[in-house]
Amino acid sequence: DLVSPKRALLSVSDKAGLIDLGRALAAKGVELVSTGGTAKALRDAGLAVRDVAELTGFPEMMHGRVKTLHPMVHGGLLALRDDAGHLASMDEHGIVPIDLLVVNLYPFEATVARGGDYDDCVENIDIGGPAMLRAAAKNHAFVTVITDPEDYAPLLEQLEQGGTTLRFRQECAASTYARTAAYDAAVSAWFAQTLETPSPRRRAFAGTLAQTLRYGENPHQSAAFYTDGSGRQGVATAVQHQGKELSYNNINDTDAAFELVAEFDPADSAACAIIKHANPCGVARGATMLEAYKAAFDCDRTSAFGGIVALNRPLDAETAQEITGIFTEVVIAPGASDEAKAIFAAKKNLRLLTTDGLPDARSGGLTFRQVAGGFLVQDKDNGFVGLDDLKIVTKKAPSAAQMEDLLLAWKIAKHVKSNAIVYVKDGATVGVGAGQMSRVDSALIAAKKAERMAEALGLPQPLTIGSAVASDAFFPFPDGLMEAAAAGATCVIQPGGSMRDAEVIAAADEAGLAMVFTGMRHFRH
Ligand code: 93A
Repeated sequence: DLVSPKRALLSVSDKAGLIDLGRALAAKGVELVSTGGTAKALRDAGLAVRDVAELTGFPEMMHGRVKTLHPMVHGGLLALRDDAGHLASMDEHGIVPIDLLVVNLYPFEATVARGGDYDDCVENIDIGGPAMLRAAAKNHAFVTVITDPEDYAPLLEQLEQGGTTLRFRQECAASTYARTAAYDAAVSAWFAQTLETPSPRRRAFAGTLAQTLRYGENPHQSAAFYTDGSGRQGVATAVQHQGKELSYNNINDTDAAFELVAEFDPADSAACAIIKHANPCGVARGATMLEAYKAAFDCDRTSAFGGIVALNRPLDAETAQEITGIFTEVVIAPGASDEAKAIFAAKKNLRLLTTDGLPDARSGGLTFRQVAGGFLVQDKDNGFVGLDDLKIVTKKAPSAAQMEDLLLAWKIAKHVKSNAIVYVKDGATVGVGAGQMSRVDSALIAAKKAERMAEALGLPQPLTIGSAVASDAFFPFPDGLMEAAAAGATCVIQPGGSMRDAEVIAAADEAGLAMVFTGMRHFRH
């Protein structure tokens, strides 16, 4: 079942590796047929090439929109070489077989990522390329199809062995359909975002393999990282400066950390988040990044060990120095100074990732979750409440300083697994209760951790005394609220909307708390 190609059609946007491939094929006596730009590149390198226009008898037209969409091309790709009828059709119409197809597509995803305008993006939707790729992949019994320059070397190895094996052609076909599916998914995602009301019904989702991971959440699970072509700033676009490869859990946690700090406008203040198991164990704002990091670290020094640190401003030297004080897995920031990089260089196991900017916390998009037999798709939680959205429901109103802490606690609660209870004081978390099945337990655990931290830091009392507390969903009963009050919280932010709101408000009044309702819930599971 070895196929040794006689004729290859090359049509590539990414010209990397093209000349070497063309040379190697020509040396094996393969006839090269190409579209405009690809043919020119090959010719410029001194290779003999036939224009696809010569094959089709039609010039490339409409600014290249129609160049390979022709039976001479598609017949040559799709004809079954062992079917008398197909062979007769080829004969009748002068169709010649094409047994090797090398195509990579117009850079649609890159055009979106660099902020190309509407017309630019539309023009970069490749039509002829995917059509050829899908045709050749269908006819993998006879045709070899290559779409990734990374596969040029394996192809040449196969040809060295006398031709491509069926297994190789099947693998190439599988990669090809993954590529065309991801390509169309990127187009539909772009449309969904471009239209004013993005709807999960109007888009497909698929990704492009970016990295094969050593393993998944656990060592017995294999795993990979796919990018969605959106170009959204974050772990997918980050440059890694040092340290070993990111693991599945690292990527997950780094994403959680960076999305959290992206909630804080770097023009207002420095902000730092430390993440463990996808939950923050410390988040703080500060006049400087060092101040923010130290305050975040002091929330829960125990959990911060081996954590992931995200910053909303570039990493500076003094913060870098402070971070090296304990073992940290990953640091991600929108940039890093040379001095900071030099300090990290001594820490071989620490990974430093930098991006060109923060992800837009208010942008739309979808999130996915796999369930047995399907996917759950929803809008990303980009909900936001400001001062004007808050309703004071208690006799006591929060002071301006308390309001700031309440809004900070609320922002953070959105990034904590439900049930989420977050205590904040003076711009920093002082207790985080995450992922409990009961809200009371989340309140209790956060307070308990604050007590332990106070002991460790030698403080006279836990930092929850006099704190602001946020709850990601309403208190169904007064009990959770009372636990927070017992921990020393003096003001509360929560969605409201419980059947027993009146009871909960009365309890807050009795305890002398100030409470505000957001009217918005931030479940995160
Ligand atoms: O505009 S297209 O959708 N129409 C076509 O008929 C067609 N055929 C190949 N784009 C088409 N292509 C694409 O052109 C290929 O997928 C490849 O990305 C690109 C190569 O063009 P050139 O050889 O002119 O650089």
